[in-house]
Amino acid sequence: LIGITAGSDSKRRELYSVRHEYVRSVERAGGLPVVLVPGGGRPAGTSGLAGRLDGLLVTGGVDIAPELYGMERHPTVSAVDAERDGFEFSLLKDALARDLPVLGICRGIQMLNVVLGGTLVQDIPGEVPGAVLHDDPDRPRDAIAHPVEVVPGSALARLLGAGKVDVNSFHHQAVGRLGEGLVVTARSADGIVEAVERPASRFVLAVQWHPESFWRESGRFGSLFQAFVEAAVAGASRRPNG
Ligand SMILES: [Mn+2]
Repeated sequence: LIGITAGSDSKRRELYSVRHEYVRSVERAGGLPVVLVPGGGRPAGTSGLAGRLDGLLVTGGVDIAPELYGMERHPTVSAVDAERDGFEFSLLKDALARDLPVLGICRGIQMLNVVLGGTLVQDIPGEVPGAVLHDDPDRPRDAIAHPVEVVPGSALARLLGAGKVDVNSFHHQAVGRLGEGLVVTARSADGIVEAVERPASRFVLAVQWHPESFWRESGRFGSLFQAFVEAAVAGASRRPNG
């Protein structure tokens, strides 16, 4: 049972939204997807929810409020979703405490870093001179934007191979100061962090690109979702009522 986080739709705030591609990718890997919405504040918190999941997929979306990582808001930071920020922060903390398998994507890698005490680059074009073009919203979702260099010996390298991997890219923010216990496992040529893992956990892996957009060609990034769901299944079978 894989929880997939959703937030308010950026254009129609009265609706929750999540890209189908996340759901398709989890299904393809053999997981049972369940979409998680923030709600208006749960009296019991998120711990009970985390305890009923076998894995947590933290998805892409709008910028995280910089107040969450102790910085002042850069002018390019788009409309934030405070409800989603609070929900994902709490749920991810609970998931890490329970050693639940976690896959973070785009905003998901950023939220993972923030939960572990890290910061974000709030606007790559403004803060990283000569940066690669990481965000061109007019490109198709599965268009290759730039390569990343995967660190040998990492879990990511075991899944995708070490060295150069071509990825898509839809982000103007990135991981800044690294959160506690995380290691960088891929960067683009301009030094931007494109993947992290948490070696102390059973499976905590996050990427800045969008592997879910390639769900039709499972050969490219299907192994990420497969390894994630396998870790979730392994954890579920260890539980008394699993
Ligand atoms: Mn990128």
